Amino acid sequence: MSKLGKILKEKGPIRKVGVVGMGYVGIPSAVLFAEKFDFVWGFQRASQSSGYKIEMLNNGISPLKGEEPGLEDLIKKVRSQGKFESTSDFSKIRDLDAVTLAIQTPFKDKGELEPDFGALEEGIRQIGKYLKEGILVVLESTITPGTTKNFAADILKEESGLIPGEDFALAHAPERVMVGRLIRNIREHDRIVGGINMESTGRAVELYTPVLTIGKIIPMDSTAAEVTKTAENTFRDLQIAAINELALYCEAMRINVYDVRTGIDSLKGEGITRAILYPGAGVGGHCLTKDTYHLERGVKISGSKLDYPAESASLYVLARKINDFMPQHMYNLTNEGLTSIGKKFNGSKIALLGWAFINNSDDTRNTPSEPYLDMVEKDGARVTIHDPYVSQDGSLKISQDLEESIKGADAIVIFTGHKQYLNIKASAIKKLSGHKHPVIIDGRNVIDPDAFIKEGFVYKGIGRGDKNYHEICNK
Ligand code: SAJ
Repeated sequence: MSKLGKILKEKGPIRKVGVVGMGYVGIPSAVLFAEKFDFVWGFQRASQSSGYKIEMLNNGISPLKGEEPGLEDLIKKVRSQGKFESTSDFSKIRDLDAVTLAIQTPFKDKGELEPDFGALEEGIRQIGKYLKEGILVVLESTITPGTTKNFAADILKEESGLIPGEDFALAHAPERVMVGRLIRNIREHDRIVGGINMESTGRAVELYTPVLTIGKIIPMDSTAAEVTKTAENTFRDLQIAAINELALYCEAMRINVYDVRTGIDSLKGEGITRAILYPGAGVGGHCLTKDTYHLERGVKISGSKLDYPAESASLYVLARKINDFMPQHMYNLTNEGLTSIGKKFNGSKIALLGWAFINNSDDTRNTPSEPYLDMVEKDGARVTIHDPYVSQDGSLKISQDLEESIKGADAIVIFTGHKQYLNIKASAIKKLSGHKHPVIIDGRNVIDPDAFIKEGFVYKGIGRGDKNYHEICNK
């Protein structure tokens, strides 16, 4: 039996767990562990921006906004059972059997594929400082392939003097949560668990198995786990880029992309799949906008030669560029609409509907609405932003009053498919805008083009080549 095998055997089953990073991933992760193990510490830096979460959690309140079914009840439950506590005292790590880390890994410069590992490194150093023999360390953050067994292992060894894979276990178990379904996703999604060696993988399987309900454990090597996570998002981004490109083609060919989508989607049968998704005003969020670049960087720093068609850019990076073009396309559609009624951005008022990056959520990270806002404001447009779930983002004022936002608007531009926008009435919107021919740009296929065209609107919709060149009705 290996040295680590003996140490873990002596230590016995996992009882006390720590989670570093009380965010969208760490909080549900911690309370689900608390349900199954004896005690869980939820570690959170007492920083200006996030320190407040410690007190909220210890008062049984979720600091996360948006609808998260089951989360707050679970926080209250494990708090009342004395099985969970949040703290900024990282020294408590030394008494634990396992500690996981869920800290965001954004990119500071996508062009150079440079991730900002600052917060992640600080978290790993904190763990290393208090690391003891036999503890299992698991990185849940989305990271560049190779990070666990190189970057993280080196820091932990430097801080603790312990040998990864011999004195302590080290693994990667990527989170696969989506805002709005955090608890359900952790319990039900299959869990990829990748150790730097067999003993590490085995110990991590022990940690995650009790939390899963219908999900299964899928064990593998830590680098394979890092590639699985980044590639599963890269593939989704690629699928979205594929339908976005098809939407642009359909606009040029004056056909309705949704007819084509229905047609393609009808192809069924053994082994036949067409994962055809939905075109839209862009791709936001904290997953798809960066995981492609983690994967690209992983290959780049892997040190081995990549055999790839000469002079060809990565298909995956091209997909990112197509998705990041969509806010520019929304700008172009708005410009065409305004020009057709003799208006320019300069001096026009635009009602921008939807600031969250995803429907019926308050999550605004990397929202595609932002590059659009920058472009139209640079051209002199006055913009009111509306979002039913978001009241502000940094210094931006975001209204929850839809009527107020639309008053006097020359153009109404739908960026997010919030349910509140599904049944906006053409006659009411026109009255509010106060213009004979307001422009309406549908970035999420939420309105009926004919209803608005009949009311005298200038309609433009993503993928709606069958409607975008319509005659303006003089109603
Ligand atoms: N989007 C489209 N068209 C689509 C789907 C999405 O334009 O057909 C846009 C959305 O508007 C949004 C962005 O892409 O701006 C991302 O949407 P998303 O549904 O992928 O949501 P995310 O970013 O929260 O992705 C998460 C990921 N989950 C994890 O990382 C654990 C992703 O892997 C999941 O596939 C996705 O949720 C999901 O399917 O729920």
